Amino acid sequence: MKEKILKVRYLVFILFAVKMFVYYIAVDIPIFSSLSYWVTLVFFGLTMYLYYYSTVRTQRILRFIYAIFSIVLFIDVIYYNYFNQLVSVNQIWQIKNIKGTEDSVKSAIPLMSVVILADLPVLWLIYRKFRSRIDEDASKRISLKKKRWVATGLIVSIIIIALNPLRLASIAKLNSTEAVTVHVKDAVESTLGKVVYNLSSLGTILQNKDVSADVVEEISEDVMDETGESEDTSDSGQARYAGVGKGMNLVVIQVESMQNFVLNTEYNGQEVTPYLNQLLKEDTLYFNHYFTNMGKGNTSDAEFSTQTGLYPVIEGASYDMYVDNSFNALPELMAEKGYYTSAAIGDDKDFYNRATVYPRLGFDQFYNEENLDMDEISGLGLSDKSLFRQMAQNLSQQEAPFYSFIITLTNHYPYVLDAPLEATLELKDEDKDTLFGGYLQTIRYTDEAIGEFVEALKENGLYDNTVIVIYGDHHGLNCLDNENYEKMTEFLGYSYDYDTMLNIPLLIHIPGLGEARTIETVGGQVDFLATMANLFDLDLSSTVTFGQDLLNADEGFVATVAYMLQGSFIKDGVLYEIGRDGSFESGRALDLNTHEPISIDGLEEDSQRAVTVTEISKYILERDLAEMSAGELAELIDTEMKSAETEQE
Ligand code: GP9
Ligand code: MN
Repeated sequence: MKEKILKVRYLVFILFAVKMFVYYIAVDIPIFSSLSYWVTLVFFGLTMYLYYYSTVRTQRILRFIYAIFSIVLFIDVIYYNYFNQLVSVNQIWQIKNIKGTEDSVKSAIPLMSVVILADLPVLWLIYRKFRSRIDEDASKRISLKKKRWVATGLIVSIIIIALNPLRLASIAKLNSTEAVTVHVKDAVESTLGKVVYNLSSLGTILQNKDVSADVVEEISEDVMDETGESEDTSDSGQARYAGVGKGMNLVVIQVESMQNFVLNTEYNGQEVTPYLNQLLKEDTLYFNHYFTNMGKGNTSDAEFSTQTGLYPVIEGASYDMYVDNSFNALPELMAEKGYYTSAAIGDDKDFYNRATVYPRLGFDQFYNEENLDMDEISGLGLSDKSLFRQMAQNLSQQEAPFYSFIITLTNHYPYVLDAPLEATLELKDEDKDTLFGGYLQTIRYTDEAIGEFVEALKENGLYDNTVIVIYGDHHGLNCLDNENYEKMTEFLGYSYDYDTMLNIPLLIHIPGLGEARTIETVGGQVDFLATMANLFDLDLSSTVTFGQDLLNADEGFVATVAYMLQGSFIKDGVLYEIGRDGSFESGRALDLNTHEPISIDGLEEDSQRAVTVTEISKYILERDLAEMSAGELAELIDTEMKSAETEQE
């Protein structure tokens, strides 16, 4: 019997080793080149040792912890498969927002995640069979003292790795990938961390992230240059397109899941977006290197960044986290110019907290499920065609000038058009019943809906005096999904990667402009506010923004918040993704034009820049400072850096 117990112990250990092996493969951490896997095994071995000599009560607690740990790993794998990130405590609290993504999650449950839970029933059977023997056998043959040493050693080392008080690079690396400590660290950070964060100076935060003071200084100079200074950014001294929208209405359409690749392309002999392609030919400024910089809040973060010019955060949806903050967001700035403002989405008004957030951003009116006629439903809510029909009508009755922000919904995962909506794009047989095929069909539907909307504006006389801006909130086809990857790679003719996935279009259509231009400068949603400020002559003198006016920018740069970890960015010609362990060296770069991998040499400063802007943005949000002037922000950065220097001495 005793031997059997011994064998069973090996079996338990092997099961764990296999489980962790699968886990590390599933979350893309190379087990042989990183210590994480082995450290996790050592942790487990020590815990088994403790388990064996523990009291029945402690054993019960350890079993419970193990079950929870396994469930966390399970969620990790599913989450990683969809978001390229491990799950954090904050996200667990945001389950209420999962409506939009639940199908996405379901479809993402990969086989591997099931393997992660497979050892639990086996362990349960083993426990049932040997329970009485083990209980007896755990006859406490080692001294209480020894046991305490091992236990204390184990707990202390987990905490030390998780918190890394000496900030050793090797531990930081281990820490960001090791399965136990990554979650301990997250749990500590999202509870205690908030307190510590709020007590730290910006300088200390940036120093802890190993950002060099020079990079920070440059950014503070840039902030001074950009905010509200668009008048003298062009060569001639006069900003291009300055004030061309002045007095005109503004309609901004945020299109659900619209990626840039759908424009100007043919599928199976048909244009995917015939209407938008037409629009591109006349009076339109088209940004073909525009990217999403959303954080954890998906659609809502795309909205947030667009309206505020700030970077969202990865910890949660800004619409939840910073709902009590003050902003000088686009609606408010337009209102200062005498505009009447409204937002519209054919969904529940409280989804993403919109009913609370919109008035705070300055929207006078909010059209949603309650005051729209929900006469045609598809997927998550009102069909785009019906929404646009109603909005064309509503706008014709609104006081002018107006700013209207319309968010579409039909082109949402899982890309199915519910009757009576009709698909007009003919799919190839092999693409029927695939996400790729469905996506092209629903984007075609939305393209038609936008077309009908613009026609309606022409009919009701609003068109000539309305600037129409169209952009995508985020990707629709996740490149981490095998089928998407294969279909898209075949369709594009090059490897489908983040450079294409995160690329969303931005179209600024100005009737009477007399010009159609494609602008190649890299930009992100964070640049939207400054760009509109130039067009509509808005006053940004008390608005912090991390974006720039893309119509006058010489160089483009956007840091990404979700999918690629902090320190990743896109600039003209290049996408850089920082390593999964957070180190610059293990990162990779892609050429935006050839889509081929290129050397990361010379990109480190930009990576630090990405860390700095997203970190300063978070700091502004955490402390509710978004209503500062550029000068005040630059001064704040300066003093905070200096105080961190003196703290260090
Ligand atoms: C819900 C919609 C969906 O109103 O905006 O959001 P998503 O799932 O794309 O974040
Ligand atoms: Mn969305």
